[in-house]
Amino acid sequence: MKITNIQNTQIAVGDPPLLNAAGLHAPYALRIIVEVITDAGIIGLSEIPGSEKIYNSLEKLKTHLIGQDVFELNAIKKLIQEKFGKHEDQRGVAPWDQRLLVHLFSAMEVACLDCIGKKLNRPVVDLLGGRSRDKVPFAAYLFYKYEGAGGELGFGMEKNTSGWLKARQEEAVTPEQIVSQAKAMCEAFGFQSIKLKGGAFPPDLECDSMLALYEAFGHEVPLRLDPNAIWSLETGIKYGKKMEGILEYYEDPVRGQENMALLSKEVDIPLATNMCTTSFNDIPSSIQLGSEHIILSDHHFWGGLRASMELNKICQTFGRGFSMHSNSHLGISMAAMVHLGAAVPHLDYALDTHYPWQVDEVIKGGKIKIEDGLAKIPDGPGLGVELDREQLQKLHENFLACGLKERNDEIEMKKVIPDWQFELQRW
Ligand code: GKR
Ligand code: MG
Repeated sequence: MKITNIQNTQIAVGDPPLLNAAGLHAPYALRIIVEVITDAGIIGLSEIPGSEKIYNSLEKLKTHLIGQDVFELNAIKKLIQEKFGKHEDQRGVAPWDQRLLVHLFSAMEVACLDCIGKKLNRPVVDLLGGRSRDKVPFAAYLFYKYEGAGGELGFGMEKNTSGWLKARQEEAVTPEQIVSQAKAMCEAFGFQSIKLKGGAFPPDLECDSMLALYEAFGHEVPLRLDPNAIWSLETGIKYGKKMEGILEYYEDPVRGQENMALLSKEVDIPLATNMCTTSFNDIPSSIQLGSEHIILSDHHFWGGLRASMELNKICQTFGRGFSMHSNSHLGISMAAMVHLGAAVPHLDYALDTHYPWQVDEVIKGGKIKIEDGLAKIPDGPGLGVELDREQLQKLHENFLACGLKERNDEIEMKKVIPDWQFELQRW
């Protein structure tokens, strides 16, 4: 089944003003929807984080990939490596990954697997070795937020709503507000685990929020805090000690494998990462140092679904837990995450997802449901989702109108606090 064309569409998806160590979410999160068109009349889909750099590279890649067989994933990967392997490929210091190659691998691999699944009339999970579970657990992902430059709270929603819709429109700064955000989100989606995005406010406040969540939810709902590596080792140890016994895991409290390994010797909480061990090249030093207990994969950043399956095996071999990281995303990424989450044999932790924060959707039939904290593998061959072309057009127009070219949370934050600057270590 040969590729005859590739259609890359840049879209801008409404996003509330969520805070993190790098600043503030802009009113729109950028994504790219990739359609791989084949001579069998089958179209495969994928979704990846958007930026001008990634979009331009995808466009350049087109001519090289036309004529390739979607079953020849190794050849496609080699070709991408040859064409873009010399590109300076750094993860960067932001909470999210900025490497080009992994995004390209992931974009093409997921869309090709979607084509293959549609051709064979099998879901993508079957192409990954079949299901290890039918439903995939996700965690509530809480954020601090306030009305600011990142657009209206509850962007794109009707006012005067209740429940989770209302919580999305409210400020969340104090521990009490974080607890009510958690309650609304858990009630709406039945999440059984809770993660708070930290690194936004002084550690005292964030630690108090975790204590308040523990008080409200007790031990049955595992809790996680993720300051995105903005705390010093001393701070990470000090607050880690206060949260011993209440956290399921402590995600990237400090920057780099060495600091994570040092912290791990002092604090009795499992450590998780999507910042210090982020590629296969990082695995040997991770194992040598013992920098984390749990690796958070992300098929957009590890180079696809099959690469994430390989990582899963490595985690199992070396006694590491495995779960998944997320960024603001829509239903095509969600479907891919669910297929992967259903396939991985080794999974002890609910996956992250920003999905409840996004109101927009690009697949037919509305958003993939999360019930009792679980998402079912979408029905149908391939990823099991279909593109809603009207929505795609609308979100593309958002992109053209909004003027954003890449994610930059610092710029958004400066609109609220002009002298605010990203710092590698703030507290
Ligand atoms: O969306 O603000 C955010 C998060 O901070 C995201 O960018 C991170 O990549 O969710 C992520 C994480 O777990 O570090
Ligand atoms: Mg993280």
